[in-house]
Amino acid sequence: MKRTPGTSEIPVNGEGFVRIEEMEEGYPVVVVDTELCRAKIAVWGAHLFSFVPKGKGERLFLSEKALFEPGKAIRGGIPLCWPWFGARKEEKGPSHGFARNSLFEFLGWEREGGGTVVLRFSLENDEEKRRLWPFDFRLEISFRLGETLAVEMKTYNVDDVSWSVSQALHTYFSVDDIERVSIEGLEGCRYLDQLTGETALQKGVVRFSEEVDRIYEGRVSPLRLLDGKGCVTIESEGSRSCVVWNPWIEKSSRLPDMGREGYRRMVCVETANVRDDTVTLEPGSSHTLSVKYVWSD
Ligand code: TA6
Repeated sequence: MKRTPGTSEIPVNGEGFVRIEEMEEGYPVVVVDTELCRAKIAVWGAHLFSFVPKGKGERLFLSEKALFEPGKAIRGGIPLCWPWFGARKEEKGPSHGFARNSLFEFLGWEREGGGTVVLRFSLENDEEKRRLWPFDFRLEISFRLGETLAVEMKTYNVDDVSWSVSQALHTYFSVDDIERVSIEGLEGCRYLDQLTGETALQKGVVRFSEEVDRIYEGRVSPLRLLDGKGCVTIESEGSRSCVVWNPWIEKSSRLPDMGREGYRRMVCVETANVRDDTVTLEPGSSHTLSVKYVWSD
């Protein structure tokens, strides 16, 4: 990653840095390196695509074929699905909304006690986006980067009419082998199987031996995602729906930026507000969707 001249390098009290680099022309990335962790966040989409606690391995999956291009979502890390989740039924617009394809504003960062750094990004409407979604909004994203990772997505209705959003933190977790993965905490939950359109109740822990694309309903926190090398606890607030996805072989072959074997090393567990959990905001109100990931291995 080349450093553009005049890149703002901001020492973090001598223990590392937060700096803006340009991966390509017009593609700024915020690089964080402290005594607690390293991380990279593309300003396009406010998209965290790497998080490495010091002395540990990469915690997020990133496809070897991921694209880093303005206006295109990165295949991996934490894409932001907003202001709608999934495909738009009756209107035009990109799958999972426009936030992940938009250039955010990097508002800056601050250091908290103990070495954690907090980075903040924002997005507001403009003429192009308004053609897709004609409401005045402010979307603020913050990342709390230390030994653990926390993400907060705060939506403000700054319009004089109410509107609704469906949203998700579409997190791609790195796993050693999908067939050794299990998810605890969803036992007995009702879910919509997006592959069949059927609803069912989760029997036991979630395991993977084929494509899985499910929307679980209800307050599902904390969850535990386990694989052969460790466990990550997923603690969410402001969410009563969770999406679990692995594309498996056939779907992966239809995703040009997924790579053939990528599905074996990833699983998406997405903290969301979707379907009956869609959020309606009155003028002047706001909603916060937040999640904290704690790894142990
Ligand atoms: O979160 C699951 C899902 O909605 C799947 O149906 C699949 O489409 C996935 O998101 C990835 O979507 P994307 O638009 O990023 O390829």
